[in-house]
Amino acid sequence: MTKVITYGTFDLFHEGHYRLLQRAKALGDYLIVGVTTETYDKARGKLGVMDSLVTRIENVKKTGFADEIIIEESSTQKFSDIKKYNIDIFTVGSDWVGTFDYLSDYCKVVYLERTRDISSTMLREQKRHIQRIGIVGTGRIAGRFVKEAKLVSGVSTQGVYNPHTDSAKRFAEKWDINVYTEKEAFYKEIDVVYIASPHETHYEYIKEALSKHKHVICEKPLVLQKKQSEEIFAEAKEKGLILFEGIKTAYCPGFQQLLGIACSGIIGSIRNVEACFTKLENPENREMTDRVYGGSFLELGSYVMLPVLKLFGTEYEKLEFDSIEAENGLDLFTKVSLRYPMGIATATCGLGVKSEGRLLISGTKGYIVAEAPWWKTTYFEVHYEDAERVDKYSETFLGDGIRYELSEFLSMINSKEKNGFKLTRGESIAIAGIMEKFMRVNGREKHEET
Ligand code: C2G
Repeated sequence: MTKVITYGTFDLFHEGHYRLLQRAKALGDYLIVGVTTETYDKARGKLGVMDSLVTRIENVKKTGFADEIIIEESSTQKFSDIKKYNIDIFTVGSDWVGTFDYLSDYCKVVYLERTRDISSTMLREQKRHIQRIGIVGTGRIAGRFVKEAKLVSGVSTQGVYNPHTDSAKRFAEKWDINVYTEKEAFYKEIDVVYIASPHETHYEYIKEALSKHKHVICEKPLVLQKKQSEEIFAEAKEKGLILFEGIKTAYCPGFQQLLGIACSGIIGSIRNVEACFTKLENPENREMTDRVYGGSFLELGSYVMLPVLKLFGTEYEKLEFDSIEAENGLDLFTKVSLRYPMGIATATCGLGVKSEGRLLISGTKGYIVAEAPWWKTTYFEVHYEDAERVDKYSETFLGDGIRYELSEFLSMINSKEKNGFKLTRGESIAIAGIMEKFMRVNGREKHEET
């Protein structure tokens, strides 16, 4: 008798799960299915699982393919189950290719092709259905997004669109997703759009996606003009759609905790915010060579403006930029100084100058300090006049952090609240306005005209 084992969360049970179990069963005579516990999913960093363990087990049972159902409680269990149940074949979907090769010393490992299209009636029967994501753009960040999306329950990466067909094909092959060269087909098979194309193309893609009635999650900076930002948010609101700017720091639990502590009164009234983020970039890269849309501030400014806007708001009295420029005019290092009625702030970023990369929040009773990489907040300290008293805070930051923003995006789609508090429409609009001002003082518009 050939014994097969497979594992999964099987949340919001769909055709992908059904087909996987059907083919797993066909691999042998006896199929054991391991269903993950909530605790294990949490430990492996899977977010947003909605169905209870009981419901998920029930759904697997209903297929009739499982001869036995067990629960999976830890990452080491696969190995011991193979021994315990005398397993001949371990199988899982091709979205995990390579991950479980280490088990091949103990049994055969088979990766079954993942189901790329999840579209039929099975979804409509669910109260909350899987959001099929269509990706626009094929850069590094888009790849990281696909990886992270696997760890957010309730979404499925359907495919990618890129006008450069070759890049789109390569990307789709690498990530085991569909490739679309025709926009009509693309929009027909997706529910939400993730935009990770070059900055200057965001506005047109967002408008198009909204016109096709799709929710949009877009990489920062969302757009580079205040008017455009206001226009697209108004359009999304009117259509009841979510338009979401992916500044990952805004959604990560550590940064949320830091804001909570900063605003709790523990450091008194906040009077000064200093945020710095530098990342040395290869001079050949687009960020250092695109004379209109490259440079430090367009690349990193969203991160350093975020704590300032979160803590002091969008109504600044004065805003000034100072930059160190490369020969091609692009800013290698930019410092933004802001004055508010209640305090002052500086936001510093650099692609060509290295600095300490710290977030400092000073108040009338103490200060908070988070060292680099505070934009992936895992640790910060609160200091007081009494130098011996230091409060220390830690939080987890999973993977690349994109899963937090995706999970928030998803819960906004599923809830009635369409204006998220972690990054509000007003804050996104303010960032677009600041980007626009920067482009003006940095002479970018002139280049655009030439
Ligand atoms: N699957 C698939 N096609 C999809 C979605 C999922 O073939 N469109 C497969 C997965 O590859 C997995 C199974 O269905 O083999 C269950 O998927 P999930 O519920 O998403 O569970 P997963 O996180 O993949 O758990 O220990 C857990 C396992 O490692 C996998």
